[in-house]
Amino acid sequence: RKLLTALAAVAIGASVLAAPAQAQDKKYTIALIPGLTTDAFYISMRKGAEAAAKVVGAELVFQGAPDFNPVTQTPVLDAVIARKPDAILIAPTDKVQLVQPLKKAADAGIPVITVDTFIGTGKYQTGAGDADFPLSYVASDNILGGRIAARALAKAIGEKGKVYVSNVKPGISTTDQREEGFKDEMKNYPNVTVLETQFNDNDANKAASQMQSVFARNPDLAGVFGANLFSALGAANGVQQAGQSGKVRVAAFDAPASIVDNIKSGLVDIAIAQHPAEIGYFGVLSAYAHLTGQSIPASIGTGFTVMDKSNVDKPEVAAFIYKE
Ligand code: T6T
Repeated sequence: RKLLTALAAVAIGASVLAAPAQAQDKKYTIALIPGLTTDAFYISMRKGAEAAAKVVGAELVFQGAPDFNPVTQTPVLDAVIARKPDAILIAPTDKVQLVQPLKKAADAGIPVITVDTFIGTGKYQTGAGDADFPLSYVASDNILGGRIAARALAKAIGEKGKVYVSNVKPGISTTDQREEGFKDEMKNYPNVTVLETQFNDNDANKAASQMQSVFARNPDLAGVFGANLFSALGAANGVQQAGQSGKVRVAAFDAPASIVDNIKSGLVDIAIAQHPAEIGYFGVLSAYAHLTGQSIPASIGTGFTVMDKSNVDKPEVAAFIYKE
């Protein structure tokens, strides 16, 4: 009889213990809205987000626009809000233009976390301004990334000569900060001249033809910093088309397989690989933590892996090549 009583007590204990777990068994739906859908950076982010969703038993909805543009991203956001997900993770395509559309989500009671890019100043939950309402910002340190690019490019060109930044368009938090960090760091190299930035609208072909015009005007051009995947790809192609491979040096932000091929061929000197899967993973975990009553940090920083010819074949480095 004693044994039976003991077993019953254990069983009761177990069911008491199981009760809170059952209460948390609600299946949350977490939406991830990328900057654009067909970008290896966001495809890798999605994989990390899906991995985390699996761990916490949430459903991940991935819905985005075909180009990196607030005009096409806003209706996607509106459609996602109408589906009433439990949380929204988004890479806003403009610091200012996405504020009001995202406010609609917050006003509808949907927690917002921004991943990769931010709105406003990126300082959230401060009680200041009209764009501090997202709960958290999960991203690379883009100013630091720009500094790393400047140091690497300065080294590649022997710390002297003309360089320029190939960038997307003003108003994007990430690429603005990369340019800022790059230019600030280049102040440490008095013999390096930074020419006017060329904006390519996230179009690699445009970036390639801009590279050729900059080179035509500056035949002594020494280097170029491609501030995101498409800028870097275009700049590298432009260097190749101008027959300047290995002469005009290239520092690339982002690490799709094509840029890694360019590193191997000597067209690109370094690539600063972000950790997009980590951004997606911790974005989802943060959303889940918030939904289940935990407090979360207002900002989570993920790291970089700097790739060059000497290390890109090592498995621990190659692991950060973006997935397509
Ligand atoms: O560089 C990434 C991302 O960090 C940036 O915000 C936009 O461009 C990329 O998606 C690369 O194409």
